[in-house]
Amino acid sequence: MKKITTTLIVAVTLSASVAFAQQKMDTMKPMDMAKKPATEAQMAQMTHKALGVVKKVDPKAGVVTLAHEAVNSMNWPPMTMGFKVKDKALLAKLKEGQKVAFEFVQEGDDYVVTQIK
Ligand SMILES: [Cu+2]
Repeated sequence: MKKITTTLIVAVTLSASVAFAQQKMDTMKPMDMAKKPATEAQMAQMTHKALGVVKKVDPKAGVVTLAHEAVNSMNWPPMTMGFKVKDKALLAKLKEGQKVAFEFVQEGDDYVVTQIK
């Protein structure tokens, strides 16, 4: 997960530099500056929204495995991964195969679902 994120950030940063260089060479044509990727610190405080499908629920561990769609705010491609939950009660309503809309935050190396429905 970390490696993928880092690679994507590098890719985004590189394309941003290219866009900037092109803009300098072509000052007659106004061009939107590429947005800077969020820093790790900014990401840590963000609530991310995503859609996905429940793959597995583990109430004991307080973990739900979700096949989520791309999460632009995290630079994540679609993938299947485990999320912790802020409140284990969130897991009670979930069934395998269920389509969900959820919100999560990053806490250190963990991704914690704060809302799911
Ligand atoms: Cu993921």
